[in-house]
Amino acid sequence: MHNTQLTFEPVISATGLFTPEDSITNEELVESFNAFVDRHNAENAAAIATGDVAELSHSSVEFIEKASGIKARHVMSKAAILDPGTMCPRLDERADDEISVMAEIGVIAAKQALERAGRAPEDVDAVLCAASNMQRAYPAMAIEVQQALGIDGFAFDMNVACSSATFGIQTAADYVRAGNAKSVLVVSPEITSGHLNWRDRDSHFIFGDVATAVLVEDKAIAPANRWDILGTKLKTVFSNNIRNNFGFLNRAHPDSASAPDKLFVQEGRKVFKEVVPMVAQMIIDEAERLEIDPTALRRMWLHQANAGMNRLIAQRVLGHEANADESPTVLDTYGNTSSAGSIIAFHKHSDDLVEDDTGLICSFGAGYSAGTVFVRKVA
Ligand code: CO8
Repeated sequence: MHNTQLTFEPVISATGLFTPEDSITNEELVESFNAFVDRHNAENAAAIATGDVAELSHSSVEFIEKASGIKARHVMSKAAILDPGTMCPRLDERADDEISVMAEIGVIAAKQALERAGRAPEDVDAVLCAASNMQRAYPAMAIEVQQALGIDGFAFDMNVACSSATFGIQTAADYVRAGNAKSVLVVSPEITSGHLNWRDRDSHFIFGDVATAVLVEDKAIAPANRWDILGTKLKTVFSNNIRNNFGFLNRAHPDSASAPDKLFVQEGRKVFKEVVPMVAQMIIDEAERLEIDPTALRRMWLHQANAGMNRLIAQRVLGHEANADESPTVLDTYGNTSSAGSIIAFHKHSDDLVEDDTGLICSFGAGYSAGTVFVRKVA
């Protein structure tokens, strides 16, 4: 690309969101889970009596709401997930000449972002598919999205678990800063239902499906109504407390498909305790570097994993208990949607902000990984 412009400033021009039609309430989820537990305990009564098989316990709606703040989650395959004999999504395998399901929902979110920015696909230079699990190894989902939208440029997939979207935004911003692209789409199709263990009482309630898109562009071509990116910061610290061992090398193991460690597993309490201080400090340090008073942030669009975590992080950063206006939640209706959570919150709760309002998009999750994107409204 030939550029005569000397400085390039990345901004967020628009966002897009795809929400699956179907949603599962806690009541529906717990009813199905408890039916599975009853069936398991009845079928294994003798082995449970001798101590050879562990008796399973019921889940509870009250626990889920109190521990996480989640009341419902959208999913791509409701009936199969709720069927006590199946308890995982059943998405028909598609032919190679059909668009894949991740790309399909990514394209829907991307089209909305492009429309909101008044941007034609021909003007986009790159597509990043940033999500916590890809449905195949290659060709990249990002290239499929690029092709479906008719974008001339380059595209690739990247996975940083729950922080994929903020890592994608910084990557896109860096392409813009370097003059290598003027318009970059970051799509995060999160079909988390495929890697959640719906039979695990400790985590069966956590995740939901969704797709988001963020259009990162050079200020020179961006719409008047946009968000200036004041600064981005990424951090990773290795931890085994959130893990998923599914991978290509597992094919050597005959039980890989059903082994619980080949799905999402976590030490939720440890994650909670270790990640809250790490992220709060990271936000405060980055605000200081950018000469932003963290207590004066107009709004924080935090990663949507747990209402209690967000309450604590927001309190440490703002210096007081945040209200729903300062730290909006989408956990109640979407659950944890991995990397898409903070982007859904931003997408749904940012139109009311006015010129010069400063806010923070922040993600955190497996790795550990965390990302901050400080933004300022331009209207
Ligand atoms: N119903 C009733 N009781 C239950 C249930 C249930 N469903 N589950 C557990 N209990 C019981 C336990 O048995 C325990 O009982 P006891 O005290 O008698 O032993 C009691 O409730 C308390 O259990 P916990 O200590 O586990 O409960 P917590 O209060 O810690 O809440 C949470 C559990 C909600 C998981 C909480 O710890 C949490 O949210 N932690 C943070 C999690 C987090 O942020 N994780 C990040 C994951 S996101 C990411 O990066 C992964 C990317 C991949 C995404 C795609 C995945 C599909």
